[in-house]
Amino acid sequence: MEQVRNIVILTGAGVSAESGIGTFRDAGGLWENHRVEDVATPEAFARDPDLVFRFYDMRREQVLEVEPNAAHHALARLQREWPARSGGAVMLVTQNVDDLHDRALGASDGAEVIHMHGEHLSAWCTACDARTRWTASLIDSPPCPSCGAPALRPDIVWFGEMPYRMDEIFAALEEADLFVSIGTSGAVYPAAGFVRTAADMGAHTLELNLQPSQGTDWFDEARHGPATQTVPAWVE
Ligand code: BV8
Repeated sequence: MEQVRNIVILTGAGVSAESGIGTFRDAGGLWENHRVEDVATPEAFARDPDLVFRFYDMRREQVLEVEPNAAHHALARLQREWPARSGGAVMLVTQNVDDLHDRALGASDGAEVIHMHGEHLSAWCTACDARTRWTASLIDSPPCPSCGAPALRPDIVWFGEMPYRMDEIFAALEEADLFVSIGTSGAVYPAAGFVRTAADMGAHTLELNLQPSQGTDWFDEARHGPATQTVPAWVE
């Protein structure tokens, strides 16, 4: 990896699977007989807010009970060491809404995790637009800490909503020498299209996944196996 300077990494639910957080599509993508695509939408929230609040309460509680795994720790090590080692940059973008990458990274100056699909541990006030760190249920419409309105929703990017920080992500993809996709099925856009952008810009592209993803043919290279084995081996 020495000739590489700028790296963009995209992770999905597969990187958290061995920590005990279920992926979306391995369990058939169902929750209480609802397709995730049918619950994680603004329309579902408007139609049945309590169903959506329960969906996120259940998953937030699960996140608070699990720990980062060897893949999260290896990526955090890369984030801390790569800039000094290479004079380049590493951007970690995750589709995951858990905080396992953040906990593995700890308080590392400069390094951060870009949560393009939002975060379980954040609440978004639809009255004043404030985001607040939040670990409790939202189902009883608690007042927004900033404006006091009972207008908090999960700070999660639902289907049909614009993912966060896309400008920064595309700017990094344009500069990337290496794009690595870890633990994602390549089912959801725009994330599933990042490999094409990186490749068009001349980056080498690598997939680390349990099995070939939907976009596996777009990658220069693929290594299949559990993330706790493939990711530390790649980072070393
Ligand atoms: C947007 C938050 C535009 C929710 C998520 C038709 C109609 C409407 C929309 C669309 C459409 N066609 C396309 C779209 C766009 C849509 C989309 O892509 N839909 C899909 C279903 C076709 N996308 C959107 O709506 C996005 N927004 O397009 O906005 C726009 C433009 C202008 C202005 C406004 C808007 C927003 C998408 C974000 C949705 N939110 N998450 C929540 O979490 O509750 S997406 C959700 O799926 C998760 O974030 C998750 O990350 C993501 C993808 O899933 P994966 O992470 O890949 O997980 P999955 O289970 O699928 O795969 C796991 C993989 O890991 C597997 O490959 C498995 O083999 C592997 N694995 C398992 N174990 C391991 C492992 N690998 C390694 N080790 C292991 N141990």
